Amino acid sequence: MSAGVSGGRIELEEVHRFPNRPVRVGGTLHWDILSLYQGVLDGLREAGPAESVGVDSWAVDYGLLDGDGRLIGNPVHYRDARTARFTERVDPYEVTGMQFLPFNTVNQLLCEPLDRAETMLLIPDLLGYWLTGTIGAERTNASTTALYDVSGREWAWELIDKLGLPRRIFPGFLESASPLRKDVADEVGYRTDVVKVASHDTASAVVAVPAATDRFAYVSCGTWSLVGVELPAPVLTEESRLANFTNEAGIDGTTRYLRNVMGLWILQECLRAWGGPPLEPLLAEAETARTDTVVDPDDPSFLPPGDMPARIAAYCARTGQPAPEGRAQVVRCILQSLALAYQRAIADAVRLSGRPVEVVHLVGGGSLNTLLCRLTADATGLPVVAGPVEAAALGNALVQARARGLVGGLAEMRELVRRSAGVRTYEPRERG
Ligand code: LRH
Repeated sequence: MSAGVSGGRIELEEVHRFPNRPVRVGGTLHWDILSLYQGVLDGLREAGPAESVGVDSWAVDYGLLDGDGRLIGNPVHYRDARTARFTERVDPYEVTGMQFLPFNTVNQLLCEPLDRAETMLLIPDLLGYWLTGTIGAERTNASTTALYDVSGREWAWELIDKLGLPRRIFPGFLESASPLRKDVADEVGYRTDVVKVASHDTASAVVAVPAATDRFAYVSCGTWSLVGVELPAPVLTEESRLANFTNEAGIDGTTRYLRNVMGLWILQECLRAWGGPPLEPLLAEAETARTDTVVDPDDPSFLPPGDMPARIAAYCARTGQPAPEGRAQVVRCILQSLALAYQRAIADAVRLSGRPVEVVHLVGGGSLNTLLCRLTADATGLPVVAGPVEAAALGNALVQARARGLVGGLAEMRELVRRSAGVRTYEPRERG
C-alpha cells in the first residue's frame, strides 16, 4: 500500500498485492518467508520513490538467525500442530498480561532447538532486518510473545531464565528509523528510511480506529477478530486472567485490552472446503437463512486448517445442536456466532476494565460484511461504525506521517481518518 497526506486527508492506494501461501514441508506448516520478502521488494519498487516505509504483519511468529545473521530454517506457522500439547500457560499473567493461546511465541520457542540461534526476530522485525541490516524488536509486537513484561516495558528476563531460554536471542528494542541497505536501495530504485511503526498489524489497525471519544470498543476483523478497548494501563487482575484477556502494547504507551476471537478464518476455511465460491451471493442468501445453531468460535477444533464444515457439524453433534443445513445456513451460523462472541468480549472488557463503551468500531476486511456488522449491532445493542477496511495499512502510514511531522498525536491521527475514510453506521434493531 502507498499512502499520502494532503489537504487534511490521508489517501491509500494499493500498489502491489501478493499471495501469502503457507507451505507444509515434512509435516510442518511454514510461512514462505522469502516469497513474502520478494513481494515486499516488488511492492517497494512499484510504489516508486517513497519518503518512508513501515512494516507490519501478524504477531507471534518469528525467524531465528545464526551467528552470521543468516536465517535458520523457514519460520513455522502458528497454526502448526507443534504447540497443540500446550493446554496451560507457562508465563505469569501478572507480568506478561497475555491471553493464553497455545501458539504464543513462548510456547513455540519451547518446541525448538535453540543452540544454533543467536537472534529471534518477529516477522516484521525480520523483514525490517533484511531491508535495513538493523537488528531490533518493536514493542507492540514483542508484547504478543508472552515473554514481555508489559508493565516494565522490557523482555521478561526472569521468566526467560526460568524457562531456560537463552537471553542472547532477545534483541534490544528499536528506537528509531533505519535507512535501506545499499543493495536493497539499488534493487528497489531509491533510498528511503524504514520508520518504526506499530509493527503488530492489530496495533496499527487500532491506531486507525476513527473514534471521536474514548468510550469505544473495537473489533479488528480479518482472519482473526481482535475485540476490546484501549486503556492507559494494563489490567492484570485475577478476574482478567480467568476471562483470558490480553494486554497488548499499543502506540504511545496505550494498552490494547482485548480477546482474540477466531474470526473470519472459520468462514474462509469453509469457502476453501467448498472450492472457493464467491462470497457475495452466499452472504445474500445467509441474510434470510434461519438457524438457531451457535458455535463457540474459539473452540480449539477450529484453529488448524482443514475441513471446517465437517468440524462445525462435529461441534454441533458434541453440543447437541442441529447442524446447519446447506452453505447459507453454515454462513449464517458462523456470523451469528461471531457477533455473539464479540458481544461477550465487549461486555467482559467493559466489566473488567471499568471503561464504558458507547460505540463499536469494526475495522478491517470484515467491515465490508454488512450482515456481520448488522448482527454485531443487534448482539451488542450498540451502534457499529464499520470501516476503514485497510485499517492496519492506514495506522502504519499514520505513524510514518507523524514521524514526518504531518500529523500530531493519536486523537489527531484518528481525526484524519474520520475526514478521509468512508465509514457506515449500523444502528442496533429493537429486539422484538
Ligand atoms: C492478526 C494477528 C493477531 C494475532 C494473530 C496471530 O493478524 O496479528 O493480532 O493474535 O494475528
